[in-house]
Amino acid sequence: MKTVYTCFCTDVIHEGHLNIISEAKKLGRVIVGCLSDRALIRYNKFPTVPQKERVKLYRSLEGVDEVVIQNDMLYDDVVTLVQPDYILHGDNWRRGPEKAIRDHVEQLLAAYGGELVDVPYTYNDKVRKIDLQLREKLAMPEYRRKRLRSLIEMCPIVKAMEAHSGLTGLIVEKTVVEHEGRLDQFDAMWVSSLCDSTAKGKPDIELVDMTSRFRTIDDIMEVTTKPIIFDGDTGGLTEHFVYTVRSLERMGVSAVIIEDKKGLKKNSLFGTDVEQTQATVEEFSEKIAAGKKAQLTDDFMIIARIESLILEKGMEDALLRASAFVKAGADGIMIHSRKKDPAEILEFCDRFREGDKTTPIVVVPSSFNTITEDELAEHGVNIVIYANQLTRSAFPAMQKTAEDILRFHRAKEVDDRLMPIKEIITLIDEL
Ligand code: SPV
Ligand code: MG
Repeated sequence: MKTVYTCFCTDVIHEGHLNIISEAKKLGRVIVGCLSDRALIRYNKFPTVPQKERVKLYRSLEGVDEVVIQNDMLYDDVVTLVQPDYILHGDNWRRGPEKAIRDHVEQLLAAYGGELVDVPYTYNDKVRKIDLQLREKLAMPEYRRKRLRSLIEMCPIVKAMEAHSGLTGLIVEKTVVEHEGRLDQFDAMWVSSLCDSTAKGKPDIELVDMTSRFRTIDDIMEVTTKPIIFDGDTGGLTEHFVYTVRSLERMGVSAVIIEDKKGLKKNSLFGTDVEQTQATVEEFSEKIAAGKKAQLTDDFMIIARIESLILEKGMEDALLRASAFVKAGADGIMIHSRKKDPAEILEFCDRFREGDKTTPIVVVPSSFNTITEDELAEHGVNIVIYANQLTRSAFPAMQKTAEDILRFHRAKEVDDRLMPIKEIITLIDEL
């Protein structure tokens, strides 16, 4: 009897999957692989059903003889284990980033004479509706909110990218790249005060009020499913911060990061070039504790951001604050620096981790941008935030387009470097 293998990464079985199973059954004994949660989140949307339950679901299907876990998006281990005569997959993976995975499967099979079978991909109104329903579930506040904590558990390092509008949210949501045969995508979104303010043509000094910032979150939430980390600036007055916490929680935001400054806040990248005042340990601890007291769910996170390195108050001050803020209830620590060299950030992480193995560490490598995600993870960092790169790439491109149209008195000269309208339209989902 021949062995047939197919890998599923779905939460819901629809006619497309049943078709694959029935095609597989014609060829032999059917083994279904359940792509592990850790592998799946690099490849596809976050699962709405945990791995254990997906295994149960696949086992219950008529025609399935065995279910195994596939721990990697590449098929090497599973092919060694199963040695299938055939591997079946929907033919949608002949295109796009997934093609690299298919090419690799072809190579693995060729090595011992196995065969790859592309089954015509099923996509109709019913399947589309199931897709939309799953997406809707992922976007619901109670599901979205807790996903950041799950990601911290699952990922060596959670990758968050800045979003300040529906469109930038969609870019963070949908960008999947293939690199060296593997697929990757961002895990979460950062609603930056700098980029949110800049998009509104305003300075980053807590001038854009919370109602407006919430409106930005709502615009992003309407079209995305990934978890959101909100840049809460200083958090404002403690008496106001408690309301902010409740609103963010209700909306389904996963975390707020507040920085230990008071008075007129300026952007940290100005450092000591402008006047900025750090709150005392007691003042800021009180704000954190009040926020934690106001919080109603166990999912939401209040992350304390330490500005000691930015304001040149020294490493000891930063470390002292970190442990005080964790004691006050902070669910994570963000340490910031505007040095090009990551040395002080790494020293902080190493020394913080000596006494605290679990509290998540967040970093924003805008200035120290040579450091890689792997290196940060090795030093105990749990979340990396790319805080402003989308805004900084779009702004000069738009400015140049405006200048060139003025220069040439027509749009032809700029058109070659613009995205075709058709492509823009495909980014936007229609119901
Ligand atoms: C932001 O993105 O608004 C931040 C990070 O707070 S930084 O601009 O580096 O201060
Ligand atoms: Mg900010």
